[in-house]
Amino acid sequence: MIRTTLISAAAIAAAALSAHAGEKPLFADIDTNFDGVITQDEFLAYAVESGKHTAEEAAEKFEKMAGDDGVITLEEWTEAMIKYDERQAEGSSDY
Ligand SMILES: [Ca+2]
Repeated sequence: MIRTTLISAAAIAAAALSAHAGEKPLFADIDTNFDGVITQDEFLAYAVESGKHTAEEAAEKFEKMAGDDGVITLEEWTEAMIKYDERQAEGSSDY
């Protein structure tokens, strides 16, 4: 019973994700071990897999977003997404 519920929830989550394909990534999509921060490995895996960036470009972006602590927190991510929205408004698809 519990198992069925979990599978349904996962299916719904997957459907929700695919419905948003092409939109900006969610923190939770990139924080694959769910420890609340995005490491460089997690960011690079996401960015390269999405086909948007080379590993080199992704590493540069990561460094900009991560700052001194070397990881992207939810706060830093949210800030980056706000800037992304602003740049979107200016016609750039970069994040
Ligand atoms: Ca993580």
